Amino acid sequence: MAAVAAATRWQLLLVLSAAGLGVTLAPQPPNILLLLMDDMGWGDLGVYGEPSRETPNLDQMAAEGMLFPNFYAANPLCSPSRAALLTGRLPIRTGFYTSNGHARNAYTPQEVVGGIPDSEHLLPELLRTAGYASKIVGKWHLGHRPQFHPLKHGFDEWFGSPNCHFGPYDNKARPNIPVYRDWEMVGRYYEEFPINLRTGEANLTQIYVQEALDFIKGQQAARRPFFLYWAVDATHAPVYASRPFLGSSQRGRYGDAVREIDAGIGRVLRLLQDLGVAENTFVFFTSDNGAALISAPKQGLDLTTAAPGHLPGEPSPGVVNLNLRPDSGWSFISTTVSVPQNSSSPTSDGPGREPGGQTCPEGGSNGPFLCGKQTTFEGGMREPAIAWWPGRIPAGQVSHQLGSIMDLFTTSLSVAGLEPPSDRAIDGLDLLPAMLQGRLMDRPIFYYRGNTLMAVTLGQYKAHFWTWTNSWEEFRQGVDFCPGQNISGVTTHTQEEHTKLPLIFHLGRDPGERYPLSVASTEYLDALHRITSVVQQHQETLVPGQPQLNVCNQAVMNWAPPGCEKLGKCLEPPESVPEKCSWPH
Ligand SMILES: [Ca+2]
Repeated sequence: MAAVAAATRWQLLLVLSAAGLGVTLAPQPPNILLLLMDDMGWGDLGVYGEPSRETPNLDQMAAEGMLFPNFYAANPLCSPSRAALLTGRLPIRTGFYTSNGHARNAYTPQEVVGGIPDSEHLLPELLRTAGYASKIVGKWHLGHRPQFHPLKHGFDEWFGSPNCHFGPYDNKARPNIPVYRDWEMVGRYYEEFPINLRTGEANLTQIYVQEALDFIKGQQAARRPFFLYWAVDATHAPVYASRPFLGSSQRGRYGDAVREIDAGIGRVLRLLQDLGVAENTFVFFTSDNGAALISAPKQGLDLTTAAPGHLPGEPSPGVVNLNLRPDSGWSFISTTVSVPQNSSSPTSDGPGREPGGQTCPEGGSNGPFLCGKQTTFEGGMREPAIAWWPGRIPAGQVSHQLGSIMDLFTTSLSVAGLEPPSDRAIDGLDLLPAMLQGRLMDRPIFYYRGNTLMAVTLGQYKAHFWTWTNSWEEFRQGVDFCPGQNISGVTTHTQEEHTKLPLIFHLGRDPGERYPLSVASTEYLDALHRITSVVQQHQETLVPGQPQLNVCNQAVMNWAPPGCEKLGKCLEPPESVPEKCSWPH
């Protein structure tokens, strides 16, 4: 395969250059460390202007590396975005979407039957051909059934879980989510791996940091190049932090989680420096989708989907409103929290349903951008992004390259001296020319919801072909993905089609997508002309994958994961009843 040929070429080059220096180094391609946050927003880091400036390590990483302010997730939701990162392909191509409804977000709660298809080539599978050892720490989210296990898709090690850390469940209607070490479960959330929903205390980030440190030390001792995919989830609801970090932030519990992650990343980068491998390690930090700006009837309700088949219940007094404070410019999400009157109504009948009654705000900042997670406005998909590779990527630089999480696939292969697979469409670009030579490459950013192309950005122009936040039905129940940001004709609660005459914004002058260009202007017509041609080309050649997120079945939940026998934690699955998943937004 092309990848192998490229590896050979890289190794040959190294041998030649080592020979030229008169040394006999075993060829070792650079290590790759991808730090993927969960629901962290563009505006959450000090270096991006977050006013409380509580991310000294990430700010330092940016000062020593390169900032990408125009960097995008591949989807406004976890699973599709993560599938895109690891395959370099839009979720529409890999099947990480649903066709059950028009323009619906879908992901992998534990009743989903599908997952990452075997036919996809994941980054660790390809890196293995160049001798890399790969580990995933944290959330996988590409399917939890046996055939989707990360160790069947190229990873050598895993510590983490297949799904979000929602719960606790009663292990009767729904099992608690398992935590795996490699092939087998070693416990479940809320059991062996406690998360205290009342206090927000959980030790998981500390465990994930230690897993990263141990893996790096182990690979360095074995002189093997490594790929570490560090996918921590403390900033995803229900947000958590360990005791020393709880209460340490000016931003509430979400800020505590950010501070703990920031401190952990500082430890990891320091270890690379202490081991003397920083200059041979490519590190990239970003997030899987925008911050969740949610007001909801019950805080902590799984608004990733509100769960297949479960719409949020009646509005309750426990409403949490996360409002953009208009007088503070972009920079700060203020929170107004109405204290729940009834905190004693735990529910366990849907993914992510958790006891109500928390009063701490949860959720990050999308800076100047419109709306958040679940939407195809900028707040849903524009992400913080930092590249760090001392001695290679120049320090203190800002690249205005339009980047995508899918580029991490292609760029990582390039770092390893590999070519991307040539037998399929790859959407990720190699960003090394942008990072090492300061080049800018023209490329579109596509924003999908399900299999519907909602919007496209090309250069400074973004065209919306469809607008939708969520349904009136959900909105009237208190679910709002754009709280405090009602923009007439833009943040619509009915699905509005603009395919003939898209809404076009200039993101440089109007990052908040508030002022559509006049359709009569030359600027509009020029932008439309260029965007139309890119979209036509994209759609003419697009081959959608078989949708993976259409079918749900209570029987496939994490009742009896591998290893449950040893722990005495196997549960009896219910009768198998495949159903069409219901994705409400
Ligand atoms: Ca996420």
